[in-house]
Amino acid sequence: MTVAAKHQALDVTTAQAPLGAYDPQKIRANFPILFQQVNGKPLVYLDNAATTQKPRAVIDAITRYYEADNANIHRGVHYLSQHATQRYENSRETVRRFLNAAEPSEIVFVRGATEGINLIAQTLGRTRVRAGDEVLITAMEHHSNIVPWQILCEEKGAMLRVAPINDAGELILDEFARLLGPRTKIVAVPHVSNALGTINPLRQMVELAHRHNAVVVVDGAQAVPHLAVDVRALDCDFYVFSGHKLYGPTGIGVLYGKSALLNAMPPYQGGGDMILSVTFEKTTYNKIPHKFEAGTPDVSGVIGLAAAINYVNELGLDRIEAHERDLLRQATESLSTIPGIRLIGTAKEKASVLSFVMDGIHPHDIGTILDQEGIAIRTGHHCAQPVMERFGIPATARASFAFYNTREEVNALIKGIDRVREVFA
Ligand code: C6P
Repeated sequence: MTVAAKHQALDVTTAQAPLGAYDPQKIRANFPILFQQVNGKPLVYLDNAATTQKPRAVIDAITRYYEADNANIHRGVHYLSQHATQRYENSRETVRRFLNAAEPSEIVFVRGATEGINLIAQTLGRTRVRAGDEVLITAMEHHSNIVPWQILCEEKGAMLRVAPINDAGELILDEFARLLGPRTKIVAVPHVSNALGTINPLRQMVELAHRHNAVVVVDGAQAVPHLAVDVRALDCDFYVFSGHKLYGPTGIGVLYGKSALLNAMPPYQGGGDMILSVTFEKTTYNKIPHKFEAGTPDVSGVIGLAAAINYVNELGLDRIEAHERDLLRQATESLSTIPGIRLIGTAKEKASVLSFVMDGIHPHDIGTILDQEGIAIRTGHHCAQPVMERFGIPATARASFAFYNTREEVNALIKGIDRVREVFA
C-alpha cells in the first residue's frame, strides 16, 4: 500500500489545518507521514534528532515551486528566472530574521551543518591556522565538528584540543577557559549535543574565546529546532544548521558568518555565480554570500526551508520549547523509575534528547523491539563515538522529541521499554 493510500484508508485530513492555540493533535494533522501504521501499530516517531518530519506547508511549497516557478536563478532576464530569484533571495531574508543576523549577505546556503563546518575549516581555517596553533573543540562533538578540524590540523601541523565534560554530560567551563590561549585560533562548539541533549552556555563560551581573539564556530544542528537563536546576542562568528532537522527538506542548510569574516575568506568552491569576471589569467570573485554559492543552488530546498521556518515561527519557539520540556520531563521521570536503566546525559540544561542504556541489553535490541511496536528511536553511537567512549559504552538508545509528539507517545515509549524487559526477562 502506498503512503498516500494509507492516509486515505486512515481518513486523515492532509490539508493544512489552522494552528491556533498550542495543540499537538491539531499540529499533527499537518504532518501526513505521522498517520501510518508500522508493524501493525500506529507510528510513534521519536527519532527527531536524526531528522524531523515535514509539514504539509513545506511539501506544498516545494511542489508549488516545481509546478509554477522553476527556473535557474541569478541568470535570466525572463519572468520565471526573475521570480525564482526573488523567492530564493526572500528566503535568505527569512533565515536572516530567524537568526537575527545583521545582513542577508551573512546567510550562505550550503547542503547542511556538515558542509557549513567543512567550508569554514577549508577557507578561514586554512588561512588562519598555522603550525603550532590550536583548534579547541569539546568532548561532546558530533563527528561533523571533529573530523574537518582534524583534517585541517593535520595539514597545518596544528593541535586539536578537547575541553572535557563531567559525568552529567556538561561542559567543564573552567577547563574550557584553561585550554584557551594565544595559540587558540578557532573554537568550534555545539550549541546542543545530539547524543546527550546538553545545552551549552554559549554566551559565556563566546566571551571567553573572544578574550583570546579566537574565532567561534557554533554547530547549531540540534539547537535551532528547539531554541530561539540570536546570533548577534550570542556574538558568535559563525553558526551552522541543517534544514532537515528543522522540519525542512534534506540537502539544504545554512552557514551564518559575520560579514567582515566572510568578506576576508577565500572562496570554497569555484564555478558559476561565485564570480564577477573570468579570464584565463584571472578571476575576480562575486560579493558575499554569492562568493560561497558556486553552481546552481538547491532553489526548491531553500524555498522549502523558508516554509519550514515560517511554520516554526507561527507555532512560536517559546511554545515549542515549553511543550518539549514537558515531554522530556515526563519521559525522564518515567524512565528513571524503570530498574536497570541508566540515563546518559543528565545535564541541568537539556533539549529534547533522552539517551539511555539498559543492563544486559544491547541498544540495537532495544531499537528492534521498539520498532516492532511501531516506535522509531535511534540506536548506536549517534556519530559521536568520543561521547560513547567518555561514558564507557559502545552505544545508547536515543529517543528525541519534536513539537508534534504527545504525552501519549511518551507513554507508548515507556510501555515499549517494558516490553523490551519482558522479552529479555
Ligand atoms: N546528527 C543525529 O542523529 P548533517 O548530517 O550535516 O545534516 O548534520 C550533521 C550534524 C552536525 N552536528 C550535530 C550536533 C548533529 O546532530 C548532526 C547530525 C544526526 O544525531 C545524524 S548523525
